[in-house]
Amino acid sequence: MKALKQLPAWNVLEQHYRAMRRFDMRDAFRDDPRRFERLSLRLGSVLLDYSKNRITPDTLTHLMQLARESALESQREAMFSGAHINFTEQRAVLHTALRAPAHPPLTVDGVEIRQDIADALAHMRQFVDALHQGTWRGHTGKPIRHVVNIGIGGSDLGPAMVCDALAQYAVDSVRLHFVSNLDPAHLSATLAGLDPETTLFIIASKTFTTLETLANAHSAKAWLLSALHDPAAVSRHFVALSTNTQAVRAFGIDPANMFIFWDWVGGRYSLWSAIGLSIALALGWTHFQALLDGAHAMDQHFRNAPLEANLPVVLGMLGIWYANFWGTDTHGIFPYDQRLRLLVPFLQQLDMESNGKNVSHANRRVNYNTGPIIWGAPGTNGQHAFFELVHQGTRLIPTDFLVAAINPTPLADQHEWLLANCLAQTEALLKGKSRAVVEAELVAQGMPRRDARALAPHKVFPGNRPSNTLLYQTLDPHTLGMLIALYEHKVFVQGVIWQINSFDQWGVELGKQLAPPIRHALDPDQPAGEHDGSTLGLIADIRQRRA
Ligand code: G6Q
Repeated sequence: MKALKQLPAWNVLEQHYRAMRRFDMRDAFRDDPRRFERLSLRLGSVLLDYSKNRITPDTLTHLMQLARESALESQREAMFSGAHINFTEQRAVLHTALRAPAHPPLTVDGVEIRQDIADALAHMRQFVDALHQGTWRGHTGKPIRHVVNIGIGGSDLGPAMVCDALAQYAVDSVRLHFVSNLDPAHLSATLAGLDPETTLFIIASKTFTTLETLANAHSAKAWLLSALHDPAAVSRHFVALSTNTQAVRAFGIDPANMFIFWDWVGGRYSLWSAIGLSIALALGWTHFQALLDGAHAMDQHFRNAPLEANLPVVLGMLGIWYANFWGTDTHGIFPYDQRLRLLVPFLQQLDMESNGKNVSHANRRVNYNTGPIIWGAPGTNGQHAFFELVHQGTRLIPTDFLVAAINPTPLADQHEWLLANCLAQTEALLKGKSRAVVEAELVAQGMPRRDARALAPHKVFPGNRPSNTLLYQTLDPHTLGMLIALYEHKVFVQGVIWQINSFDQWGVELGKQLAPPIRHALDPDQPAGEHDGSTLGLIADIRQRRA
């Protein structure tokens, strides 16, 4: 494979970009009344409108040519069929298998995995049913009412987001809580008001070596035992989600109460595995299954649809167009759906931990930008906070707006206004407002022309700013599964184009290595050790404050 910038389509796109610099979407909509139909795609209840982008049909042709020259189609097949595409860790990447039907068989590294997946799901389901039906009880015989998921990163963000987004589907009998932060404030605040006799802890950790999770797990165990005074209570109040049986046993959890998954499930892609136990407990098995089915529908589409008609491919290639040709650094995500308030933190991990890389599969530093900075917040809150910069700032910011056509909890006409605001923002970004119009408005309001002329530039909206809109019927488990898988595959597409490994995360290691000696140095009886001047200064200051 040639380096990205040596692919013929890259050169074509560079020339095309030069021709497109003055492109104005407003003209394109005027010249082509069918632009919306041409530049939108549907899958199930999801509509992707990408017509409000700085693109022509030629742009798409060139982008898809780049995708083909990057071997996207064969890479996609390599992922689905279990090749070791995580090439720095020599692992398959098979979160898609977790949500696929049990047939046909799929062999990974000589092992047929479909049956293992079915067995793991059956184990989870058995537990969920037992807990909901009250046959799994706490040590003192009381039914479990509160479940605390202790995990961090990929073992927290996905399940926490899904449980929050689909809260309206939650069963009545148990309430889910999520604790991730090492800061004792997180666990303490969660445990306040919980009754040890009716609380179950899920220790969610693929490796079962993560500092934060083990620290919180030990504190939770101490909290439980200080109330129940019997080590045997642990077996009724702690279960583990992990790949590391030995460490689970060492912590004191019976491996019979451990729900397994495998090294081919990446942390940030793991909500579909045993890591989703909290989701199934919160929503019930049927809804968890619907989430998996929605993701599988998106997988099928991604695997089989032609590139031009493929939602994740189109979203991914649009991101390439902006990041690599227009030089954008960030990508805004604006769900006009309060239930998706945790989507942005989830996508920040999914996208930035996957594609925040600078070395290609040729083991060389890349000479182009890779993953963008993902940011955003739910609408309409963002409109009253940072949208100024999106409309009038100096930077070009590609954006995704997500909104449901139907809200299951309508209050008066609030959902109509929410929808109207979502559409109004993308329209405003597109249309803008010219100086002449602003000036005329000010004069019509009675402002002297001279003053109007001075004020007008401040009130101009340049417009011609891009957005994608993802419109769905309503946020049910199936739709959410589709949306999450859509973004997973978009990230995959971009990783292939950038020739990086989207499935490792070495960038989180250095801080982990440096923390233990600093932890040591905070002890006033120990030498401060070898650190830079700033770190030494901070250590000294902390020691002094605590002396
Ligand atoms: C995700 C990352 C990371 C991981 C956490 C928790 O892709 O690998 O966020 O999920 O560090 O790891 P454990 O599940 O092993 O505790």
